[in-house]
Amino acid sequence: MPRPSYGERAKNQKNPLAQGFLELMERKQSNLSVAADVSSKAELLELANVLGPYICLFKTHIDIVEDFDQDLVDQLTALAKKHDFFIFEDRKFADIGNTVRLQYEKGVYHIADWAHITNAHPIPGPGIITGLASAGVPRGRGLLLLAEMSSAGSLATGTYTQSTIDMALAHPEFVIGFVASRRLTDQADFLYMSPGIGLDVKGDGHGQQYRTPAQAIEGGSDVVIVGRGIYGPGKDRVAEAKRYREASWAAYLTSLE
Ligand code: 5BU
Repeated sequence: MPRPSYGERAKNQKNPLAQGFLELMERKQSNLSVAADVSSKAELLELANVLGPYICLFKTHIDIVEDFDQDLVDQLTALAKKHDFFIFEDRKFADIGNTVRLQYEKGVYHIADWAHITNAHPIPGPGIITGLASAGVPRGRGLLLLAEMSSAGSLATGTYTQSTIDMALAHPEFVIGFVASRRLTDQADFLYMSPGIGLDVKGDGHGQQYRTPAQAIEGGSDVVIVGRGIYGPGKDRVAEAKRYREASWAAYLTSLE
C-alpha cells in the first residue's frame, strides 16, 4: 500500500515539533541525518556547515567533544537556521525522571536549550518520559524512544519493544517517535529514525550492523542516520552525503507509489 508523503503527514500531525520536522523534510527533499561522531568543536561545526545543505537532521553526541563550550552551541544553532536542519542530541537518557530532567536541563551541556530532539531508553518506565517532558514540552522539544537498537545482540526486542510502543502512545505531547529499524505501529503517526545504515559495508567489528537506506525505508523508516559511511577514512564526505541522500530519497519516493 502506498504511504502518505511527509507533507501530507505534516498536515495531520498534532505534535508541533513533529509537524515542523515533516515540513522541513518535504521542503528540503531530504530524509538523511548525519551522525556527527567527531571529538573537536571545529570538526563538528565543519561537518554541520559542509553537510548541512543535504540533511534534515544533524545528530550529535555532545559529550565526545573535547573542547565543548557555549559558542559551539551558538554556532551550531546558527548553522541549523542557515542550512535548515534540526539538531538531535543522541543522549540516550536512562535514569529516573527526576535525574534525567536535571541531565537534560543542567550540567555543562544544557541539552534542552538547543537540541530539537533527544532520545531515551524506556527501561526506567514512563517516569523517564514525564521527567524529560517537564523540561522539553515548555521548550517545544520532541523525544524519541529507543524501541530497538542496530547493534548485534541488542536486548531491545519482543515485549520490550512492545512496551516501548505503549509508553509512547501514552505521551503524545512529547514522544514524536522511535529509534527503530522498522515501522512499529499504526495506532499513531510516529516518526521512525534508523541508524546502522551503510551502502558499502555490513559491520564495524564492534557489533554495529548496517543495512542499506532502501532496506530501512522499505521497512517503514522515515529518517536514515549515517555516520562513518559519509565521513569515514578516505571518504569524500560531500559526495557521500549526496549519494546517501539520493538513495534515501529515491527509496522514499518508491514507498509513495
Ligand atoms: P555509524 O558511523 O553510521 O555506525 O554511526 C551510527 C550512529 O548512530 C552512532 O552515533 C551511534 O551512536 C548511533 N546509534 C546506532 O548506531 N545504533 C543505535 O541503535 C542507536 C544509535 Br539508538
